[in-house]
Amino acid sequence: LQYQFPEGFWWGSATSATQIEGAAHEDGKGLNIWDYWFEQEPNRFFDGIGPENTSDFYHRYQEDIRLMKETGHNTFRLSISWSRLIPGGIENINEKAVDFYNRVIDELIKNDIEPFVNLFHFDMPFELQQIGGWENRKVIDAYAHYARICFELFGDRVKKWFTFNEPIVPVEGGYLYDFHYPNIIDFRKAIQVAYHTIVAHAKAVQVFKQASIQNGKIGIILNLTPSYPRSQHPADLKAANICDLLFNRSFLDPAVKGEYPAELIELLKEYSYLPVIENSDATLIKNNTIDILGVNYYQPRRVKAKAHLPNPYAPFMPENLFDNYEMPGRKMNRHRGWEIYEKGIYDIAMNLKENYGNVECFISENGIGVEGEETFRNADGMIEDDYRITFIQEHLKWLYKAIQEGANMKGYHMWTFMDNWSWSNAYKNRYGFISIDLHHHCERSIKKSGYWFKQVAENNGF
Ligand code: BGP
Repeated sequence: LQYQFPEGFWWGSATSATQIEGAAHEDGKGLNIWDYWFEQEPNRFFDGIGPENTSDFYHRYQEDIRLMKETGHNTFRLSISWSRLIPGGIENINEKAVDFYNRVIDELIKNDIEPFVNLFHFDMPFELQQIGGWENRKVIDAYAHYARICFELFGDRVKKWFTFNEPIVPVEGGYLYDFHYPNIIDFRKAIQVAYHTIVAHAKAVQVFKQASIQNGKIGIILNLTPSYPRSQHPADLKAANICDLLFNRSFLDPAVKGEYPAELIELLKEYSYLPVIENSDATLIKNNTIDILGVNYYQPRRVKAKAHLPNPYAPFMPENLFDNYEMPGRKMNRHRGWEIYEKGIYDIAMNLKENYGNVECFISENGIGVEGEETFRNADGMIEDDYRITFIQEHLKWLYKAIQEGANMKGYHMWTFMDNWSWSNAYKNRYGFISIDLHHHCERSIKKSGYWFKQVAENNGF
């Protein structure tokens, strides 16, 4: 083998509750913001397909876990749906949800697949959004309570916990760029929401430590986007640094180092956008850093200095401080419009090694969404997704190099296990190792990449 990974490497994939479970109105589940938004504006969603059915993991988890086994998984990330477990968000536990997650966790363990459990993947209970969601500190307390319940219910068997998936995405989607509920544009609220999310994260870590779960680890999952400047010109370097502060270090530094970068505070001060804080927050954040970091990597950012002054009458946006740079010749996934730059994974890993105490981490998402995969189905009914194999392989090569150079990377999780419902494009772009035939009762079949991944996992390399 040319690329032999360290012993015990985690091979698996990631999912989220809203995107795979379906059964959105079954067995006492409460509404989350996606259920509500879809009810209100079904046409806003791609092809009018909403989160109510999705891939039906709720009913078919046993079959799916068998397929995980067949594709070599030794680990698997799922999320708990807060509004399924605690329908109103604050009290009254739904026993049917407890039963469901118990069955899933037990089935995974029975199949030697370690469950990694995430508490929040974009799915705010609707009742809590009605009081402002993360804008409101009451929601932080409700979240800490929800976290405590999860640790108590499942902590005897689940040993890897994550507080949030990509906490910056609801900030961007809900408060800046109009792709998550409550879809408003308000930089001040965006900053407050981002800040409250970190306070909520730190509270959950604190609760976790009090729960003293044997051999348990807790972390956060961040989508890190290395920010590359157009040139080495000081103005371009400054633009890239601002992006890094706003989109990476705003979550990475408090989570790993227990404090915000001084430069970020200065920047927000300069524009009068500091959030409202409480005195005890700094100590809470300081004392509750993570054990483990999940890194979602899809694409880098490329930036350049601003060419024109921003319109002073338009709402303040991050783009007031830099311009995006469409580098000529960059490789794009044309289906999703995201750049593919494999070396980014190496740059992230080395940055974590050098500047973040080589915190224990793993790639918690990386993948390629492709439209029209059905056309790649061969005569035997298998989708021949060689492009996905190449995509994963090229990223793994850079991950391997980083590990060789001392990066503390423990695993690789693909996005995603089976084709799922996407927040932005429903079932248009497919990401899974397993295909879902929406027209034939969501029939599952393993793609070529799934068989390939099994080999890689079994050989612990390729
Ligand atoms: C990540 C999210 C996932 C998933 C993925 C693919 O940001 O954590 O939930 O959706 O992106 O993105 P999309 O479905 O928008 O193509």
